Amino acid sequence: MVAKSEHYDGSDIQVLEGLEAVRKRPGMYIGSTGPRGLHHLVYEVVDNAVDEALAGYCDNIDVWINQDNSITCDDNGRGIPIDNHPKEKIPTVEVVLTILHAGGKFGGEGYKVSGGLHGVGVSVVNALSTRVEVKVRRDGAEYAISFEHGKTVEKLHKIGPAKGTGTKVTFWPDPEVFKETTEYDYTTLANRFREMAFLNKGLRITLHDARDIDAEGNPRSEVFQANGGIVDFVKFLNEGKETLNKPVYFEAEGPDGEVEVALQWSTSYTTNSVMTFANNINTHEGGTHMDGFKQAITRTINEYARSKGLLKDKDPNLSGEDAREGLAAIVSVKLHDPQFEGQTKTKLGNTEIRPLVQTAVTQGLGEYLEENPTPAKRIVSKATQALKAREAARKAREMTRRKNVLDSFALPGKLADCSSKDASLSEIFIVEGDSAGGSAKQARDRTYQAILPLRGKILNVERAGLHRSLSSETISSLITAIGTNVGDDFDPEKARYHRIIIMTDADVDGAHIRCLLLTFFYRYMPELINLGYIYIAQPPIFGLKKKNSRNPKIERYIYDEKALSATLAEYDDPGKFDVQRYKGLGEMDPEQLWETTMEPATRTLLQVNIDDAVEAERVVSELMGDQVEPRKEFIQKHARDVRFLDI
Ligand code: 28F
Repeated sequence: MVAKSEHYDGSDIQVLEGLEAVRKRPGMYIGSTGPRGLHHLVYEVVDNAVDEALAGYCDNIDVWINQDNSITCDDNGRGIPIDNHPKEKIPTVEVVLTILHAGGKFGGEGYKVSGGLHGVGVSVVNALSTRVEVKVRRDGAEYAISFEHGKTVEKLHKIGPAKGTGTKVTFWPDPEVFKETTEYDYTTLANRFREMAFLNKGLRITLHDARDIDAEGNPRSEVFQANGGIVDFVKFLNEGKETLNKPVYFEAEGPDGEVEVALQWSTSYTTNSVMTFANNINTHEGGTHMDGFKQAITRTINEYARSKGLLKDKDPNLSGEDAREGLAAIVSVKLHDPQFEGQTKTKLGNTEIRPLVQTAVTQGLGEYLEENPTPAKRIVSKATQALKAREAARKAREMTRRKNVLDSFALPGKLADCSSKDASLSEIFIVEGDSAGGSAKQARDRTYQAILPLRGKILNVERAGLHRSLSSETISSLITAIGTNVGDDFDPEKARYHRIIIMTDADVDGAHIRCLLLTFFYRYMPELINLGYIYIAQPPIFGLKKKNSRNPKIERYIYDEKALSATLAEYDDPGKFDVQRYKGLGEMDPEQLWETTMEPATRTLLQVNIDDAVEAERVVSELMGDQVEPRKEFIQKHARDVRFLDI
């Protein structure tokens, strides 16, 4: 047993104060103490190993989800230094693990993965874990040091010889901090590691799950490695789609940083499969690199089209939407001092990076189009078709607008609006059909609750493209009611409600409508998802009431199948109860619908978030796109997870 340090000197006080700050307000450091914050701990540790790869010293990282939901991460880098830190007089590894923001490995020359919510340092992981064990392999020996609640409990000591070098960190998230759950989600981690592998060409990351053992006793494991880097990433995004060109790749370097771009068009209609990263962080909210990229794409395609006579002088310019229809692209920038802004700190603010990206894309794409006239013509004709569809849709809208010129900006007839004009207090329920619409209109509190009944299935925008979608009355009424418009005219400030609640029936049709609506929001209003405006209502699926009782009142409402059996077991004489299955919202009377699903005090709403844009992109394309094969594979792969219990 290694002696505990009795005396407290300067660095001890600093350690205690830092850790105290983290434990008091963990949300400040990891965003939340829910599942996202829990997974953030893993990203903090792995980011340090990836930094070591960025610096050129590590090419292999193993991550274990252990049986007890602790996490072990092991890299083959140089190993955190163990010499005494000049200022703190304790081993550098102890400084990195216990002093806030001490992980700043590289001052000027290198790129740290971190920034924004990222890069708070592994000391935050330490503060929010009941225990952390670190093993360092360096100079032919292996050393160990361990911590509890962020405090050193076992000083650094040699445990024996070591082959190779590297750092291994195991941590146990503190259930006192992560009260909601300390259970890791395999897919969440797998998706992030897949992304990291794409963004760091050649780096191998292997994820092992000791909780999932196969018949031969082997733990589930998956290797993520992309020798083609972001070209592989674009191929992954376009898997199963008909593509118009081989992926185009180019890179550039400037005094402020580096940029890498890969892009590939397909026949699909999506225009938001452009993913941007800064120092490996997914900049969901875009920023200066995205702006430079978009402008360069639009200008380059227009210039090329005109130079080849594919766009006549009298033709209007292709819009950004036209040029990006069907485009999947990765824009990855690395910069020394990233400035992250926006709602979720995932918008890049550095203005100096914009011209670097703009020039690189103009040059890179321009050369590609000149040197590859056949795919170039396909790409341009895709864009000109989009332009024509847009023109046609505009004319169609003009026609309808002229027809009822008075209410051209009126809200859709089906909308039962709320009286409040304060969007932050207002909510809109999107319901299926007029019967549900009817009871929702009676049930609601009309001061702040609006109802928009949809007539049956909505168009699958994944296959229809923006302009054909706009000609669908349901879609255009949805857009008008929400008020933000779409595409280049989208403005979240114009949202008329800050809660947009999808309230469809708890049956297969309802699930399909919900999927179509989520596809619509993901494709045309993703920022509303990032802002947390999109919700899914949770109506009850069963009602329990006493057999032939005079009182028709429901004893208990049940919201999912699992809870049914548990509740029936609780009422030890189910024979005395009738179980009523609600097939549609219309079957509940307004009071029941209000009390169970719409009243803020008693309802449960699921907030929709794009936790992993890559995953969302793939699922939406695979499930809703026009390629049958990937959908069949997806359904076969996930069929066991889907349970529509149809009594
Ligand atoms: C499983 C998680 O954390 N790997 C890490 C290194 C390597 C160095 C380092 C880390 C130097 C002065 C701070 C080694 N040799 N995996 C990891 N690998 N940190 S974290 O240095 C820490 C900085 O203060 C390292 C030479 N330079 C840097």
